[in-house]
Amino acid sequence: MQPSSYFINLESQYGAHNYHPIPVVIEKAIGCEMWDVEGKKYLDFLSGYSAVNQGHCHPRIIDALKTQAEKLTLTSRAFYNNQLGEYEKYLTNLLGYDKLLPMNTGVEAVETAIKLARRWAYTIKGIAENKARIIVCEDNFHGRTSTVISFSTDHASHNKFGPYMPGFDIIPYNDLTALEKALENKDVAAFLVEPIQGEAGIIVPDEGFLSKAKALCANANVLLIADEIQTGLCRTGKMLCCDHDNVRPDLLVLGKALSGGTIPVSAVLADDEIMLTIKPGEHGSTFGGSPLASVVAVESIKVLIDEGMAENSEKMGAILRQGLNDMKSPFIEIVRGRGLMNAIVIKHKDPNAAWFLCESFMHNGLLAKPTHGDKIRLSPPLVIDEKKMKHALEIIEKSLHTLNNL
Ligand code: IF1
Repeated sequence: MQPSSYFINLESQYGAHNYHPIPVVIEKAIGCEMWDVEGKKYLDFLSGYSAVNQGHCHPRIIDALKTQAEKLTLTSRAFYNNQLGEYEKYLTNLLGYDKLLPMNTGVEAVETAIKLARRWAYTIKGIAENKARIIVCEDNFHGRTSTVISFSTDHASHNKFGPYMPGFDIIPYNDLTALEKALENKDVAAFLVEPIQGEAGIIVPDEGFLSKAKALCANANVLLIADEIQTGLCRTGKMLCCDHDNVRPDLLVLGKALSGGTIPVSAVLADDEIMLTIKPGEHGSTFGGSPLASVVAVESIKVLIDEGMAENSEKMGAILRQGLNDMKSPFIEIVRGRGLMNAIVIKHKDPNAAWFLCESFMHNGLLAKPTHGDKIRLSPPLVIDEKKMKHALEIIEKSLHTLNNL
């Protein structure tokens, strides 16, 4: 059997260098636990960036995947299949929209929402062609395509990938005054926003931000697009993060946990007035809406509901934040988050302290990854129980002590 170093070297030699992973090589995982190739066990505190909310290899999702895979995987949308319609009916009924448009990766669904908003602006709102603008927020993260990184304010995501797609206005996050001002432009079609900013370091907006933003948009006849790719599907303690504020976005964007971390499945939900502005042949995807994806998506959502994962997320998140605060560590500057979407901000004289801490977590049996130098996301699968959460808190506390030696 090959050691971790073998696999790390393989990737380094033959793979593009667009990531800098924690030096651990995972071989298998179940629920919220992972094992590396040497057989060492870890608690997963990343959840595949919130794609495995249901826990790794959830037996019901894997069963659905296997059963459908043996029968029919892909028809393309040139033909009908007997699973897509059932999936569309299930999810639109559950979430209260007229229609669903299926895609694969998260960023494809964001692109789809942008195209729908522009098409709606030209055909329904009456904005002159090619003039539509979309308001976005500073420190947003909506994916990696050339259009989406055009309006990223993150240097690493954006720099030297131009020329950039025009038509986006950037305002500060959580700033209703700036939103109100940006909405004065009659050419605005939509406001695209994360209900909690993920990549930015789990930035939770003020209470009422979303509902007031929605009201301002409605007043200006502008569509609210909620990117719930990371915040959705029980991650923050409700089915959708927007549910905390009783907000119904005009365009809802889902991804990641829509397949429980198995295959890329994303979707946009909207009502007919918006969705039917795109006609046959004007948008699509080879794999989007495949029978395999449809079956997996339905089972992934049913698992979230049947196993009360929203409630568990809320409960376990509270225990996590309480435990972190109780440590009173001089190295934790801030604990923040909602449900099981959380982050700590590290305060230390060494700028590499967060990376060092994550390596220490790894040695002690917990996996997490720093972002923007000083922030560490703590987002385990939603199946974690109190015993494992307490164990995680012990690992975190023990690891924090190693920062004394830096
Ligand atoms: C990477 C973060 C998480 C997203 C939101 C769209 C997408 C994402 C709100 C695009 C993707 C990822 C992608 C991953 C890192 C990651 C991430 F660190 F950037 F913030 F999850 F925490 N909207 N998020 O969070 O979805 O096309 O990737 O399926 O390595 O880029 P995708």
